[in-house]
Amino acid sequence: MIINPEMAKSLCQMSFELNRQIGILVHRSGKVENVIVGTHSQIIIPSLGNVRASGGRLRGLRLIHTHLAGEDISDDDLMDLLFLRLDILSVIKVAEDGLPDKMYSTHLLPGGNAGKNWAFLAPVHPANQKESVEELITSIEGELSAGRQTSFVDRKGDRAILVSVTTESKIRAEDSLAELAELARSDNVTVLETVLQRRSQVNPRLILGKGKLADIMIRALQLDANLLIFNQELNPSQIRSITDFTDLRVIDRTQLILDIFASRAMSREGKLQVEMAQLKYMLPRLSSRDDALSRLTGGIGARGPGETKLEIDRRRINDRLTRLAKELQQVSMERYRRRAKRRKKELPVLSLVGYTNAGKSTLLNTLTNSNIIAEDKLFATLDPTSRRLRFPTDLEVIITDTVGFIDNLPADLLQAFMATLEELLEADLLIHVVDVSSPSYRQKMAVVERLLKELDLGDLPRMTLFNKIDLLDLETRHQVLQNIGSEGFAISAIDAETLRGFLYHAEQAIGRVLDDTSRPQVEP
Ligand SMILES: Nc1nc2c(ncn2[C@@H]2O[C@H](COP(=O)(O)OP(=O)(O)OP(=O)(O)O)[C@@H](O)[C@H]2O)c(=O)[nH]1
Ligand SMILES: [Mg+2]
Repeated sequence: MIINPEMAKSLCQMSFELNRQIGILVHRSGKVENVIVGTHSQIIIPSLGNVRASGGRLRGLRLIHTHLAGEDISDDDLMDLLFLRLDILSVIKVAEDGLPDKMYSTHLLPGGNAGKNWAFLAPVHPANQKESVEELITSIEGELSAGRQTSFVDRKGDRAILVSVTTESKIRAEDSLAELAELARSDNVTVLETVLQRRSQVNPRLILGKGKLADIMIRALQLDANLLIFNQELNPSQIRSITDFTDLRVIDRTQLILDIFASRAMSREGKLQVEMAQLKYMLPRLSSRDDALSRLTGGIGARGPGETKLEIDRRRINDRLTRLAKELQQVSMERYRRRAKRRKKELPVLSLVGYTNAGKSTLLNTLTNSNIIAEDKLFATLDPTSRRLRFPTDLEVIITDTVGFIDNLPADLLQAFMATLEELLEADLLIHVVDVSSPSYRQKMAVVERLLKELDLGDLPRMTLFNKIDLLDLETRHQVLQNIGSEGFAISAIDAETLRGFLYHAEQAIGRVLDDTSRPQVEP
């Protein structure tokens, strides 16, 4: 693709007369996609969201624009090259007589060494261009995908770079990032790389510095990522500023969790709750900005209410929220009636609570010989499940499994699930299941404790089960056993033999609760 010298000349002349920069975006086919008129010292490239990219990793577009004051290719130009994944960015300097001077071009340099991610071509006068740049572009694209298998067949899921910018301690930050990776994995997202930045202060606009963001974009290009997941909740304007820089989809931890919930919710109630939480999260993030100027290409969880619904305006979302709330109320009434019926039978209720992936569902399965879903995924269980459990002494109880807790549980989600968790209020005994094979099990316990308090469940009788001891080597097991002392029972939910001590004491505890006359009775 050679720039037509006549066109270069007219661009310069027009630019000279208007005293403004003029730019054109040209497809690989040679078709001019866009003409941009800037100011004397800059041009602003409009959203390319609707431009069909003709390239592979690169955009398939070349930007050629004029510089009036003899400036060289600027940092802003380089950012445009990178963030828009342009094939080539060229600057034609306009001479003092309004005619073209030399043309300066730059392109991305994939595996750039020493942190240099771009290279410059030798300046050339538009009338003297000899070589076409096609070959160059092909080789850049080749290099971008080199070393990586990008077979389109097995590319079902999203490919993400995880980013955490935090003021937390290193250990906490790493833990939290590891959990984000687990969440991503649970949502079938391939994690390509994680970026952790600890700072004394977080940049309120972009979260990250522009330079760091540029580094991440380069990595995204090299690794063929299509998604950036931030561990910190992004406010609406942060999402917007970041998506202004990139056409990657940008989501945060909350959206990821919402997305997982959306894919897991089975019951009508669960689905209603998740949709409600998603809409509430989305509402303040709807952009009222002119879409032509905004490069907001995503930024909202991929799954869920669906693209078309994302476009409906606030009022309709509010209407929908009102309707959802009504429907939910109806569903909870039904649940209340079911519960009351159960109450009439006077069966005591044991509720399993705990951090996600602690082994609650597995324990329920082992105790009741059931087959409910238990998986090595975060939030395997969303809908509360109840089973009957008969103790050896014939005492019969209801045992319920609940949604797992997590640190920084999105507020909207917690609220949405409040109704489900309210059921816990009816519990006679809470069984807190802890995964002791997780090095941060104490922190996770604290999170559960805090959430229980927030849910007003802090005062219910409680037992703690330290689960998955089978995963500990002898030495660690010894340490952990010492550490937990008489705080609870060490068990392995996959091994019924280890549950005896717990069962014996649970029965005793329930006996005490049943004897307690202050236990609320439901009217017949
Ligand atoms: N080795 C071992 N694995 C366990 C044990 N208990 C649970 N697991 C495994 O841990 C994973 C999570 O178990 P779940 O029962 O789904 O955990 P959960 O607490 O219900 O998780 P959520 O529903 O996501 O909140 C599964 O892969 C289980 O097989 C145990 O005692 N030992
Ligand atoms: Mg579960």
